[in-house]
Amino acid sequence: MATTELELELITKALIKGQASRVKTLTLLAIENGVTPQRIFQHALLPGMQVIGSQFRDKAIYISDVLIASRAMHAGLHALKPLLSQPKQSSLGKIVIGTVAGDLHDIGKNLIVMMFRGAGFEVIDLGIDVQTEDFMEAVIKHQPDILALSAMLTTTLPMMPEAITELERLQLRDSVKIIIGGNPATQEFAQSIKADGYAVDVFKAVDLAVQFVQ
Ligand code: B12
Repeated sequence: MATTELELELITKALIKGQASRVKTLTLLAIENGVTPQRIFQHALLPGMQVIGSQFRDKAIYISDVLIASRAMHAGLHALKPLLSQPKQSSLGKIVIGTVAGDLHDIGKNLIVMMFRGAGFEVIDLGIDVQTEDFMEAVIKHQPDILALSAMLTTTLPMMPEAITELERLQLRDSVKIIIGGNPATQEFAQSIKADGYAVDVFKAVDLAVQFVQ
């Protein structure tokens, strides 16, 4: 096996075992050896999280194991952060982002934040479990070009149309583009709630955001 592939596999294995500091060390080592952050994310960290996701779905592991693996994932992402979010000279535009109310998942959202920043956007990250009124307040306060909503649970998906309805009620809908994403979201769902865009992953999310400010 080629050295790089072996390095990536070791990161994946450490993530699955929930070894946060090992994931961090191995990620930093891979960066030092010239492996691109995109490759580390796509071929080491993400596959690890996918294994955890299916093991959890198959009831082979507990929620506590998922949480431990999530910490390891964050440790890897943290090591990639300086490379993914090097600020550009001038801002491409402003984005307000958050995970909707009732939803605590933030790994995907945090990654999107890093990539948006790396692409040159100013990002206001409202965090997780963000109530609709807090999204509205942020739109009024920061006047972003884009409002990005993340949801990972089928049960929290309805918070997205709620935010859009509220923007309409406040006559703010035309002032901001809305991008949605997360596990249960789809292109069809985005269209049905009249969001401006949907992206399946971080790379498509950046393309979409850039498209909206050009
Ligand atoms: C990690 C994890 C957790 C962790 C979260 C830790 C954290 N800090 O985020 C913890 C342990 C807390 C957790 C809890 C729960 N979880 Co959970 N979790 C996961 C898991 C395994 C991985 C998610 C992840 O981080 N993936 C890696 C990242 C990089 O990918 P991502 O999040 O999908 O993000 C990408 C895209 O979706 C997209 N994206 C994401 N957001 C956005 C936003 C925008 C604007 C755009 C454009 C794109 C975009 O881009 C990202 C990068 O490419 C998934 C399974 C899975 N494979 O998805 C289950 C999963 C999401 N959880 C699930 C469930 C059921 C739960 C619980 C209800 C379990 C329980 N019984 O308590 C709780 C709910 C807690 C709550 N109220 O939120 C289900 C959801 C099922 C559903 N459709 O509703 C899943 C799918 C597992 C399963 N197969 O059953 N979970």
